[in-house]
Amino acid sequence: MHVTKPRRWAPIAALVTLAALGAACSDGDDTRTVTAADYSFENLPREVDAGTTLTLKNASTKELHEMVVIRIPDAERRSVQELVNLPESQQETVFAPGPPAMVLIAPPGGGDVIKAVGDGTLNEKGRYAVVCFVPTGADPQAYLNAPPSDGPPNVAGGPPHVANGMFGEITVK
Ligand SMILES: [Cu+2]
Repeated sequence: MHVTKPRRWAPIAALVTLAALGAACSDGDDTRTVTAADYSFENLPREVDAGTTLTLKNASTKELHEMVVIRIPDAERRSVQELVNLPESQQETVFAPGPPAMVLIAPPGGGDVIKAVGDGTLNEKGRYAVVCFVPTGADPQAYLNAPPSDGPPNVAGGPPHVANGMFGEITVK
């Protein structure tokens, strides 16, 4: 599978370091835990009610994982599998402009979740793509420590985890 890392996520990288400094969270009653594995999202609900909060648990002992959740435009009918395999230029037109609904980052070994974008709550109804863009084999601490920049953290690694099949879809009702 050929997947490129869309440049449109660039602003996220600058937020990651800030979030890492002050990450703290409390989970309410409507929280669903998604498990990140090498390389898939497990326990990802197919549907949730608006107002549901997602959190991320990393089952890996070596890979950092993130859960980038992106609202899919209502007129778009293709599956997330089709969308993540589109050429980069077409992905940019499909996914609505603006930041993702959330970006949660979970270090390997069960560390605390970092809420880089959003608070984990999905309030807007519709379909969402769920994707991990962390480079395969990247050093977790190097990724988290990367200085703010206009682009994704510039750390060594292979293709983004989405290229290994780490993506999914969730519908908010
Ligand atoms: Cu991942």
